[in-house]
Amino acid sequence: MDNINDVKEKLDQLDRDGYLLIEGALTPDETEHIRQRINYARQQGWEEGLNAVGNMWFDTLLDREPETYQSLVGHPSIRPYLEGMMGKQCQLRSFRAHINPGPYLQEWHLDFYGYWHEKREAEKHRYAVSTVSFNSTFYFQDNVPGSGHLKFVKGGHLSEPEHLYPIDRPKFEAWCEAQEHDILHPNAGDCVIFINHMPHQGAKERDDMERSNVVCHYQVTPMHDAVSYVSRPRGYVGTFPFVN
Ligand SMILES: O=C(O)CCC(=O)C(=O)O
Repeated sequence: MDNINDVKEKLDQLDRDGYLLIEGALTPDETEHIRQRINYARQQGWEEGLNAVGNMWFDTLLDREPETYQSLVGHPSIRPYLEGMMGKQCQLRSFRAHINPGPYLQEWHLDFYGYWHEKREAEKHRYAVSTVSFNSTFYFQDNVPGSGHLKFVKGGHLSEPEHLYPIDRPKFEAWCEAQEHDILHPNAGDCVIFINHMPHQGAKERDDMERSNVVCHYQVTPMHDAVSYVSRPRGYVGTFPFVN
């Protein structure tokens, strides 16, 4: 595992680059166990679907097998960074596993497509705050050069990409393709933490590579469970009166 006494330097690096590669975030035993459970999920047919770019996704694994997957949520190897970034306002938004069974070239995308829009909206209202969201993506195979990678638009978290609102997908993809890139080759057990409004694209470079990952999305939610308050919150779902 990386030295986690360097949280401040790592977060400075995240601010600058938009991502952090945490090598050896999982032990070999954890990695192998979860790799096998993801494959088991596929054998059981638990996937939600397989999309056109070769990504099969699973949204129910945390609920089906918490004994396997819960440990990835705020995993000790990345917790200091998550806490350093968000403190108690860190909220798990979603938990999704992926398998890439065949050829795989992901579309260029942001996970938080609305980031720049929400930021502008918040600026129109005196007390509104805009939020930010992060991925922690755990890899279960070696994505060495020649096998697979994760590519970012270099500095893509710092300024608004073109052709986003409304999205013009061919132009947006061409714009992403034309930018400078940072390319990561995460190995089995590594975790990539990144600011998820950064345009990114995962890929296999070798179609027959086994490839899977688990993505935890975290978002900054200013009101958390432990704030001191005179009344109790009524819950979360359905409690946003101005959401259509
Ligand atoms: O397949 C990959 O490496 C990309 C994963 C991804 O899109 C994500 O972590 O949000």
